[in-house]
Amino acid sequence: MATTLITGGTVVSATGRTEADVLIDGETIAAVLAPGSHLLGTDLAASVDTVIDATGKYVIPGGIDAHTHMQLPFGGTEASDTFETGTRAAAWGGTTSIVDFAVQRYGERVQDGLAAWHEKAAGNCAIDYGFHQIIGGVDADALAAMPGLVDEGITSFKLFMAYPGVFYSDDAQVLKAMQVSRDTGMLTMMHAENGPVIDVLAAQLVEEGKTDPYFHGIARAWQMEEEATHRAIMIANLTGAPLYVVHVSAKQAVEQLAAARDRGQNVYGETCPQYLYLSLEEQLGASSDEWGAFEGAKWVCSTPLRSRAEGHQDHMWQALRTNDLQMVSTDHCPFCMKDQKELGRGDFRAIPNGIGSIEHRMDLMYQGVVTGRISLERWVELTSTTPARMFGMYGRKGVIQPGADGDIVVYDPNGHTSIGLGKTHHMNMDHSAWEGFEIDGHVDTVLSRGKVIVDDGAYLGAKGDGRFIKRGLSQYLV
Ligand code: DUC
Ligand code: ZN
Ligand code: ZN
Repeated sequence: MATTLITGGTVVSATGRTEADVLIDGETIAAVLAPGSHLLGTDLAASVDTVIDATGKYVIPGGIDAHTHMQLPFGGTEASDTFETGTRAAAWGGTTSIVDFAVQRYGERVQDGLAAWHEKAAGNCAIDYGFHQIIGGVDADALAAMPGLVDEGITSFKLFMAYPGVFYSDDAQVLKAMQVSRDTGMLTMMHAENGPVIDVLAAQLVEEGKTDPYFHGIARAWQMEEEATHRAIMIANLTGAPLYVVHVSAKQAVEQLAAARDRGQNVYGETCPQYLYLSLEEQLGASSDEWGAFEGAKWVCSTPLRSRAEGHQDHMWQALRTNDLQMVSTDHCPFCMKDQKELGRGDFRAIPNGIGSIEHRMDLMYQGVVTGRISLERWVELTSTTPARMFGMYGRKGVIQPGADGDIVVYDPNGHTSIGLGKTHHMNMDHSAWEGFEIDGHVDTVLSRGKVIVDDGAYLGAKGDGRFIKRGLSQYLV
């Protein structure tokens, strides 16, 4: 089995940083050693197959993006990244594991939804992958099938309080699913927006002729995110289910989570790079020769971008620092402008919801270190260690220690990454929501289970390198 030594770097974990060499034997980390160590009299650097010089660089556990939607059927089309293209783009950006969402809809068997996702992913992924299960139709069969998912390594499920007629669960369905969560230890993941109210507001806006993409965010008012977050928290409180609220974008929703945590409730929240950096005002101001005001469709996602004047973005950064929010995932759900987003020209309700960010999450969050918003250790915690712990992968993933998978990123703090105009990324999209972003840092080398898959601007991996991660229960259960 091939051996690799990463020398001279600063190994960063969620709890500290140290100058150390990392020895990888085959797919697994064998040792973390004092720099230049000899092991049993052997000069390691002279005896391993490969030496990676990380002098002046950070050596971090590979990123884990716990919220992605490859090939998701949505809004009359399908998310444009396949498991092949999306996981390759992830690798380019220093992410070595994803947790995607298998889908079950009304009238479908949960087991069939899961099997369909295995089929899409198997043999196609560049990096390791696990699944959460979307329960889009909570009925007696679905409730009966859910506990069996745990044995399959699917230890979390997502419900939607939004999208009536598509994925929506009413409060009674939420209650029943959360009772399963309580009984099994499966983590309930919640899309917390009041869909029925939002749909009425959206219809009224369209009737008034307010059809541009910007009005997507007006219809999806923060009050309806706060209200749904509160409702989810209270039903979780009643049932005793552990709750994880996905893609939090409103500061008032964070306040609901913080208040519940202060009361001792087992609730968690995730935000995404778009809610830290982008705003409703910028979406309103967006215009191009090609698309006019429809340019704003690039940033249509749910939950929506929020007003910068109202201070949501600053509040998200603060909440990440103070642990009112615990994780950053992308909600990677890319759609091209051509043929996909443009389905909603003239009616924002028909724009497929989603932004593609999987390639940029590690860089964008490192930018928070550069600007002093979060510490270096918190960067690793938010993007790798907590996702591993939250979703039952810790030990193998999320940490550089003997016995862990050799999922490692060598990150150059003195490098630079331009997300330029045109296609400077590897996601299967005809645009980027991040065009023009300049990053003070660079993903130099990426190893997935000991194999170098990205190095110095070259992709060295292969389709099918990635394996299914059979996850355990969350470490955050009490
Ligand atoms: N939000 C999105 O932006 N896209 C897919 C589903 C979702 O909840
Ligand atoms: Zn969602
Ligand atoms: Zn999502």
